[in-house]
Amino acid sequence: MTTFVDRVELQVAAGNGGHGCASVHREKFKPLGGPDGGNGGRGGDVILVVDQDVTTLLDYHHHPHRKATNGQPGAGDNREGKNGKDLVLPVPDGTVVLDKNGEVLADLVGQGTQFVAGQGGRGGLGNAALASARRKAPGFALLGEPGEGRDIVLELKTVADVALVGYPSAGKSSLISVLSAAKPKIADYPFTTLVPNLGVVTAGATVYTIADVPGLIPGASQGRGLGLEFLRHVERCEVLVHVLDTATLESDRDPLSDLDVIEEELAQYGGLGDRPRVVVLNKVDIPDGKDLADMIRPDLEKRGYRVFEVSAIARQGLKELSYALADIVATARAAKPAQEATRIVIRPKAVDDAGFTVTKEADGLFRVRGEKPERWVRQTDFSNDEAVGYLADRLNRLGVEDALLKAGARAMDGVAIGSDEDAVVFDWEPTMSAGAEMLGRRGEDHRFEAPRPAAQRRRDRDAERDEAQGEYDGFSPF
Ligand SMILES: Nc1nc2c(ncn2[C@@H]2O[C@H](COP(=O)(O)OP(=O)(O)OP(=O)(O)O)[C@@H](O)[C@H]2O)c(=O)[nH]1
Ligand SMILES: [Mg+2]
Repeated sequence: MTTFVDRVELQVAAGNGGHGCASVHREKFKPLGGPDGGNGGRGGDVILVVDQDVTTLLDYHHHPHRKATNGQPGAGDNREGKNGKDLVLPVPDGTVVLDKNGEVLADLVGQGTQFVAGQGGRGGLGNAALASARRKAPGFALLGEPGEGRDIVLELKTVADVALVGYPSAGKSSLISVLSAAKPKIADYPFTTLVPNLGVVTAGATVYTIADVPGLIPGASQGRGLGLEFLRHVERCEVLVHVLDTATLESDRDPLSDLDVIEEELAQYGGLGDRPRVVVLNKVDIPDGKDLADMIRPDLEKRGYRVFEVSAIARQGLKELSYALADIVATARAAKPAQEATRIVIRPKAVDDAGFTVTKEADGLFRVRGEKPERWVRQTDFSNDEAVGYLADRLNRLGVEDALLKAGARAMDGVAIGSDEDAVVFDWEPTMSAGAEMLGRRGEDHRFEAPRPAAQRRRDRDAERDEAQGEYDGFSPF
């Protein structure tokens, strides 16, 4: 028997960006050929894509760690590193992506719908791209950024128009087997169905899908029987069909109280109150069943249910039922707004104007948070003084030093950039950048220096400022 898996925990890791290369062009008789280190390639993304041919999450159950390939490092002679390959993971239609706290990240419905579960790291700029009019020979390159890694949970919620619910052995699987071409297992013991079955029904011009979920018993909401877990598959259905057994041999049961029990369990599960309901009285081929059905029918109708007497075994009343369901489905579809091709939950990032924040923490540590400063730290090779100096310049130009001063930081106070787990902590030297300014800017090689006209100086200054504020997605315009 194939196992059906409808919930898995998955660890995805996007590829790391390749490091940029620091290299100087060499040619006979041209000792200062200029920087020619290429950029690192981008790390591959991890992308979930709905694929109609995939029906379970079983594959991820067996292989829960998935990693996209890394970008290659850049090389001399301006050779760029190759980008990593995206890792495309096919998932069934109706897969919900959650983070480990249970928050929904994406709801993947419809063939081809995609969700980037892990973003590849950007490649680091090589020293050729870092060169500017004022920094002609950088002796460093930027590191590639690590790819995004995270733990996610995938949950499958069957996408069907109609769901059959009821006690074990009420005949749900039998019904789906005669209404559609589905051939589920049918047997006279409870909990024959362990996984949802899906069938396609054609009634006149309407084609709809019907799902049969494992049987429910009183206390299912407390985990009795197979529990309520399978009601997840009912959530997306437009219509609920109560399948009631009119010929049960259990003395303490009858269709009306069965209905109440199932309704109570549905209420416990929650969120299904607005679905139209239909009642099917099954097994009317059995004379006692037929009598009971006739007896309780008025009661059910008084409660507002549309009632169908059927026999799955004798194939009675099926046409009427399937056309009535088609009608309800068609009405529900018409009432629904046209479905967007992709439904992706985008979590907007809170960005304040400065692009970073400085806060003083209880232990006296100053914490800098912000997309850019954190990214710049990741891109820095701390074993290279020039690269560290470049980072200090970038932070300074963004206004981080000013903000630290304003927040009350003093020399040698601890400053952490980034969140707790991956913060870089250092002792603050506020004069650092000022001192560097006097000694000459980093990466400047005075042998390249020619007098610059005022207009050129202004352009260079503007360019450096743009560089400090600009994104490093594209490569340096210099
Ligand atoms: N006489 C009669 N027996 C039926 C009818 N429908 C189903 N049965 C029988 O009832 C038993 C249970 O049928 P299933 O279709 O497996 O019931 P189920 O609701 O899917 O049960 P679970 O999967 O255990 O929840 C089987 O022995 C069927 O043959 C019917 O219309 N008439
Ligand atoms: Mg069944």
